[in-house]
Amino acid sequence: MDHSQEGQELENRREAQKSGMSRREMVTKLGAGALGVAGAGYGLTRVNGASAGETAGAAGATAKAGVAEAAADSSVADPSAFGLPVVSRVAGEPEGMPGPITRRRAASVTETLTVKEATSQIEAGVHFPFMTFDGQVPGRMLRVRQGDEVRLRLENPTGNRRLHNIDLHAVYGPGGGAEATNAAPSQKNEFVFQARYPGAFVYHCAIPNLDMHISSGMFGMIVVEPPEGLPEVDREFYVGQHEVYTERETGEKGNHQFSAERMRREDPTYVLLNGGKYALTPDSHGAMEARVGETVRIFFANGGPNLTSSFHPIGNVFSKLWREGAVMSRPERWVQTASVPPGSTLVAEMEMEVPGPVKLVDHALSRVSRKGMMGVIDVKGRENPEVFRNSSEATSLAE
Ligand SMILES: [Cu+2]
Repeated sequence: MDHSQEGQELENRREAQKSGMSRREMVTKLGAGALGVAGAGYGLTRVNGASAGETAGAAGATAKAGVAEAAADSSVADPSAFGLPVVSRVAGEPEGMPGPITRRRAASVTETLTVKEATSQIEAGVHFPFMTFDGQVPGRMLRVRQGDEVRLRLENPTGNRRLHNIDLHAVYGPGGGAEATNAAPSQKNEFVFQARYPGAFVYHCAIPNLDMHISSGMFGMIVVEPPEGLPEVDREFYVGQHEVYTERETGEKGNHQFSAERMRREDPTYVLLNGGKYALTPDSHGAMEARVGETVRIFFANGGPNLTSSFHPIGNVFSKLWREGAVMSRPERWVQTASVPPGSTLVAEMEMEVPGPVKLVDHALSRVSRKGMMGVIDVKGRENPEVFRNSSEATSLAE
């Protein structure tokens, strides 16, 4: 067993204990190794050439050596060193969500979300072990109608290392479904809920280390449409902000391990839109695209786990805004910057009056210029000089 596996088993054990699993359940779900029985586990692994179990007194020192070695490992720029599949992209496709609900009646629907643990790049050369719903950040948007009976299934495939579950803020019931969906690697679990109230809601993993799981990518949005649906628009985008806490500095190349210490201080290395630095811009996976004259709806989720977003469209304004995704409220009009707390959402419309980029940012701007939090909507179409025109080039004041 290598170090990462060993640390993982310890953590799974802690998570399982905190999530209230019995000893029998733990053995069933995680194997005997999870409890350190049959000699598997902690004390007997060779660390830096010595067995940690050789003397009791050596255990503490060896554990420290193990931490040092893990840190040294993280300087190796080989992303496969995390022991997870390496994928080229976790950034969710901002138009890759279901369209508006057209059904006139409530229905029974089944939604399956699959947890994927995988290493990907936050920016070029910066590798991070993500945990995701369906391989994307934010997790796949679920879209149902008020009154629907939803069978929500969570799959945790073989090859993943951690326990996971899902808490949906659209659910009346214990933990929003968390305990009901606890799933160890190689397991699936499910529950049924009725979507009683409309709105746009965050969902997230809620295993006891939930801040770590969310900051590793495990959050997304479920939209419960009212029976009459949402106002008609020309185009919709779905994006999500969250923070990543690592043991290295922002932009430092190499493998970035999660840092519990920085998370405790709420001092993120990165603040991201769709899981990558400037992921939805021409410099990375490409900008979103819209046309002059269109009304565009933004579904925005703030996974957090800790920071409130001051969400703002540079070069535009939210012409209608439903704070916290409360779509049954009267929309606020002409809002420049909206506070979106962690674990909440925003639904807003923008009018695309002129061509050019609209930048979606957190107006706590150090998160934009230093930590990666920006996406771009590239608006194409005819100039509209009545609304905006460049009337001169820059010239010298002396002229
Ligand atoms: Cu999880």
